[in-house]
Amino acid sequence: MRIIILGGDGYLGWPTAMHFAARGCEVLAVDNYMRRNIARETSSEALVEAPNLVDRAEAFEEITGKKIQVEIGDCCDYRFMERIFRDFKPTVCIHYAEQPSAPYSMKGYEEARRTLDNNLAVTFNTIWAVKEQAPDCHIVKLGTMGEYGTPPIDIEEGYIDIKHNGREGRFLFPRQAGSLYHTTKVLDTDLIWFYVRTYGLEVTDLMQGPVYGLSTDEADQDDRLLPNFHYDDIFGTVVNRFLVQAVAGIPLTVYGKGGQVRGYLNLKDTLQCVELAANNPPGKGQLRIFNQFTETFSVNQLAEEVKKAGAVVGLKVEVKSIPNPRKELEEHYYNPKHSGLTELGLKPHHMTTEVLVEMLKKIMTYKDQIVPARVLPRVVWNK
Ligand code: USQ
Repeated sequence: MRIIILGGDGYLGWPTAMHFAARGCEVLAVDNYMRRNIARETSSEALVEAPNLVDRAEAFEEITGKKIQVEIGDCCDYRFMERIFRDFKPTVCIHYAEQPSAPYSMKGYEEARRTLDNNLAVTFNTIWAVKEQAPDCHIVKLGTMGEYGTPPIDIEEGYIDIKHNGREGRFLFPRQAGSLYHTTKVLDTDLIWFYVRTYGLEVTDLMQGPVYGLSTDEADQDDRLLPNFHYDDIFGTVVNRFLVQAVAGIPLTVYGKGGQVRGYLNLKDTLQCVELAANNPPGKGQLRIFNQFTETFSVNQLAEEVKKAGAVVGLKVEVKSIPNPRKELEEHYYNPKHSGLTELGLKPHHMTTEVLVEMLKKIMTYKDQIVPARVLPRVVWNK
């Protein structure tokens, strides 16, 4: 496979680039450092400072002997996209190049505008670059479980059959996102669905839940290869945040009642899922949608799991509910289907105490670098 990874410097993009390169694929990682810039602007830098993408790729080659090509550029610039798709001729395009933070997208007008402009422009340019320069390329797009929100009915995998006034049809499952960021992913799906129907593109859209973890086969070889591990309120996902809070002695920040349920997955399983998707294209003119997570937890359950793991390494972990900065249901029904990737062969890495303990041990080696001011929520949905 010749794989182009848009957003190749990100929390998921960099481990994905290493994963495919280690397995003998030709990989081109593309990034414009948007996340690094936002992290600097909002004082939300990752726990471990990562080398820039060029240096990361060099370190990876030195350690593994495998190559990752790099292009630094903006996927919102169509001329740039045209050139890299024409020259690289990808057979698979993994599209992660989006502003991924819900809190950032809710900070104010400029942040909302930047999220909307970037996310839709990159999806639009990806569609056109594939159509014009690499028409047989399979697009693997990262969506989010947050597109569906928390509806009071079971969540299907992408589509729902609806009977209405004696007739029936198949439609995209209704979407009702809880942040502007999540809403841009809904708009992405609509854009892609339109162009799949019109131009016969081949797309897999992965509705992924919050990811946790900092270990992958490749990253474990050298700390220069670690993923960007965020614990701040902007980019940090809840499990990663709770583990850092446990190490720093900060009470775990449960938002509101803590009954919010989401579908979670280990970073290692993101890599498995993306590989399974890439290896099993859906066929021309198809938009295939998978719900990408392995197990569901409420925030309260996560806090308990982290507390239990903390006790194993001698940490006395406190849990404290704080006012919810978001607008979301804190107690709700949640039953999303997720059999598609399992049927393709996904073997989940579950969130065991052992897995959390290993993460805690790694974070403890970087304890001095934790900045407590980055932990409490700094963005409120509706001030
Ligand atoms: N939460 C807390 N305390 C915290 C942080 C979060 O209670 O300190 C709660 C949130 O209110 C939410 C849940 O934990 O109910 C998950 O929050 P999160 O920050 O881990 O996840 P979210 O903001 O939804 O976004 C993350 C990624 C995003 C991805 C999404 C998948 O940043 O890129 O799309 O997970 S999903 O949540 O399924 O939409």
